[in-house]
Amino acid sequence: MEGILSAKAVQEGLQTRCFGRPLSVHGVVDSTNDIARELAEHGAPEGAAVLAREQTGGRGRQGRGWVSPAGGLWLSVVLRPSLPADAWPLIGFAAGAGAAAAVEAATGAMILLKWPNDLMLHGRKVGGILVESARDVAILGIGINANVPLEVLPDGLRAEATTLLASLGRPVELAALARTVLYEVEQHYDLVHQNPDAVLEAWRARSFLTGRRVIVSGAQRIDGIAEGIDVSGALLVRTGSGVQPVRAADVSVREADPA
Ligand code: BT5
Repeated sequence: MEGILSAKAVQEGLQTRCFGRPLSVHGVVDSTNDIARELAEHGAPEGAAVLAREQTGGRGRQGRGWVSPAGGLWLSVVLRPSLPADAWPLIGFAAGAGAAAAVEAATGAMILLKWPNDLMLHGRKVGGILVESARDVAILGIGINANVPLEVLPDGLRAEATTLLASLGRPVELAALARTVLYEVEQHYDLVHQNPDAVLEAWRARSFLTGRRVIVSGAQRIDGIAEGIDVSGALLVRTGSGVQPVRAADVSVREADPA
């Protein structure tokens, strides 16, 4: 039963305010974020969600791809945030913290968050978050390598990525995982409106990089010790010349250093 996903199975016992209502479940799609955006353009309410069995054009951030074979949890949710502009970046952090809490609750696997929002299991990426916004709508995309055999991932990814199936040695019940993700992510998203500090605290408690020596590559190369995130969600890196906030960049851990 673990591989079977239906809206009915996910919605049974769903305790959310609005996440997953309505919920549409698809077979093979380009990207669930595209479907959710179309729904939003046609007036779908906050919380409307889309799940797909497989994506052929799954996206990451900044034009990167997201490998999305059958067995994964590929989910998008329509959001209509009533937030000041400077609070919108917190949506991604809330989603990361919520998705991590959900995977942990559903499987017992301990999930950390690598800035900005990679879900990490045993030091490898097991999921990711993509928030795409336009005017007053945000489309929240969540991808989790649930029942994906490791061999299905391309060679280039296998060293850095993992899947719940590979790590736990057994499949997870996808509908239950989807239900828990919808619940936990909604809880954390609601906190962005009510208590943004609590979102940052929940995220910091799972920070994968804090205390590690990192290399930041972007407009500028920075080598230093990660210190966590500030109120805007920027990664703070301590270097010889002080603490630098990092906003958009790729960060890697310096392998030679003890964690
Ligand atoms: C992300 O981007 O991690 C966001 C992923 C969001 C995927 C969801 S699935 C539902 C919704 N619909 C979509 O089309 N997308 C969302 P980013 O931080 O940019 O990471 C992308 C990088 O992760 C790639 O360049 C690869 O290195 C790596 N990657 C790709 N597929 C992966 C996978 N299945 N597991 C682990 N790593 C992967």
